[in-house]
Amino acid sequence: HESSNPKRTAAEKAVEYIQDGMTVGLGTGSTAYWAIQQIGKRVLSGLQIKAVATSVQSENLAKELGIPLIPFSELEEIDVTIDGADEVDGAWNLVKGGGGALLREKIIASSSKQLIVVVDESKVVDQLGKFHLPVEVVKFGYELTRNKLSALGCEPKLRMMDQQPFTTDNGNYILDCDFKQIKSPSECHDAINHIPGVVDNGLFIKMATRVIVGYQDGSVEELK
Ligand code: DER
Repeated sequence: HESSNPKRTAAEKAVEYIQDGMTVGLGTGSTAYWAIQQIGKRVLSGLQIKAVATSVQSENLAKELGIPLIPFSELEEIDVTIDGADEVDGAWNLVKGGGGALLREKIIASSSKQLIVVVDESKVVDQLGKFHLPVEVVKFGYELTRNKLSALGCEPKLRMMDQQPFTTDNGNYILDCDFKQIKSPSECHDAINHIPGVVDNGLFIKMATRVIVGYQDGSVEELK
């Protein structure tokens, strides 16, 4: 039988919540990819929605699939955003940014009435922090910003790609910060965002309204 794809299973379950007339936020990453694919299928069979994308990558995919995108100037409000996560804890706090899209994702998530997080079971953790926390910083003086971050008790590392510093869609750098474990996510979030030069970080505190988990055995569950 077709080998199960837990990310796809979770993503397609989330898309069931999308109804005609909605404005939809399109997440970024390999799980959100399947949600966008499924939305594209439903648009082809008549679903009436408008969408905004959380990355150039997702915007291009939406265009390929014929999902109608609107500019922010025409945006009333976003009814539902479907996005992935690198970690989800018991309070539904998230670590995101593995794909480098955290700033646009958080901007769109924070203006969404619903944020549906779609993950495979490997992302559900008791304590956040095993995944190195992505922090988006401006390029100017990033070494100074890095030093302030490490003073919070982590090991920040400049994200590289093809032997160059990775640059986000917004022209910034990402520092992946190894906190070992993040005991109080909300306090950690605020401390990081108070550092001059930090644009935002991958902690999404109390933003998820639904969490849908796909399992290796093909089953899918919405957490309660
Ligand atoms: O970069 C991001 O924020 C992604 O949503 C990430 O958190 C999850 O990516 P994945 O679905 O490819 O694991």
